Amino acid sequence: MRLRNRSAFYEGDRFLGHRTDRTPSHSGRSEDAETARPIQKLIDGAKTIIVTGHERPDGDCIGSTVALCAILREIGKDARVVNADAAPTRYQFLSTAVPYHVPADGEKMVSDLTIVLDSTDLSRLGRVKREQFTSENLIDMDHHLGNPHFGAANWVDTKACAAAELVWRLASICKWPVPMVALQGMYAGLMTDTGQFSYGNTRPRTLRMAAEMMDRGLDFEKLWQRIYLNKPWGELQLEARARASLQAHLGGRICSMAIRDTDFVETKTGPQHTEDLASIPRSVEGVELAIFMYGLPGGKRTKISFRSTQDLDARQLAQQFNGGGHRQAAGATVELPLDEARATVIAAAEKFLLGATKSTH
Ligand SMILES: [Mn+2]
Repeated sequence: MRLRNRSAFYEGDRFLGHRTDRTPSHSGRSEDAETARPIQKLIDGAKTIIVTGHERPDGDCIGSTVALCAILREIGKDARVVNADAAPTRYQFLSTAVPYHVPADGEKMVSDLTIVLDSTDLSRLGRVKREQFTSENLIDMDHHLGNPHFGAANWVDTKACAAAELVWRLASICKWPVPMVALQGMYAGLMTDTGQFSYGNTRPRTLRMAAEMMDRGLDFEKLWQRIYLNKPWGELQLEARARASLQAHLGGRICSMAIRDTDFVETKTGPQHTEDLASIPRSVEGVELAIFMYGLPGGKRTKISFRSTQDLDARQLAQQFNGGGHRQAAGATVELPLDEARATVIAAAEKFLLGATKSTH
């Protein structure tokens, strides 16, 4: 074994792990080993493993599940990814690299072990229910606030920028080989959940991981192009409609944007094409809280996402609508048509913002 660069061990081309001991900001190593142990034990004892994540998967969900699945297959496990929904087109170069299965309602999924990534709780799996998994044990690996540790083994780190980070740290601790598609998946998870390494959840450790992936030969520019420069025409038409719907509230401190379920139909798009849109209302000068919402198919329910600046806890607001998430990015689904939902949510947001402002003075 030799030291090839300052942050990792290799044996030949085989990545063996981080030299986390020499960098203070990366000091979680001994703690990681302890957290990883019961997870590794369950994985060691399983032959068939299902890796799953939340419905309407985003870049981190696809990236982390595909990466972990590819790594598990590399170490000889019969692993596959299961998700309530297909991967959005821009992530299909990842999902097609491993067995990726969208189960029918009620379909039994047979495995020795199930690993749930990037999901606050099991309701995030959408129409895929616990009873459908035949495995006795679940492993819970997540970075969302409020995760109740629902697994037989749990790795919940709300300081991790992405679920993909936890997969990387697990692979490092377990000294598992990381194939290229897993590197691509993990990098995609880091890049998308940190807003291309710009949100506050981007930490020195995040950039060290990304640097490590570049060291290993990851073509990060090609990956970025595949994910961000690969939009179908309909997605830009949808974006134009979304921008046309922008409204300011509370003297510009709140900005909202809304897409109708019929907008999806008319632009031949779907909710999977909205991942980048939530950042639009937040980009407006003076906005403290950005609200993006869209009508779900059928027009009776509305998906809401909140984006806040540093000092406002968007998750608290999302919880008023039985939602959850992070401080700066949270969401909920409400059982109201779009127009009613918009009025209700904006009224609550105005009240919330005024209350939050008062309490800090
Ligand atoms: Mn995530």
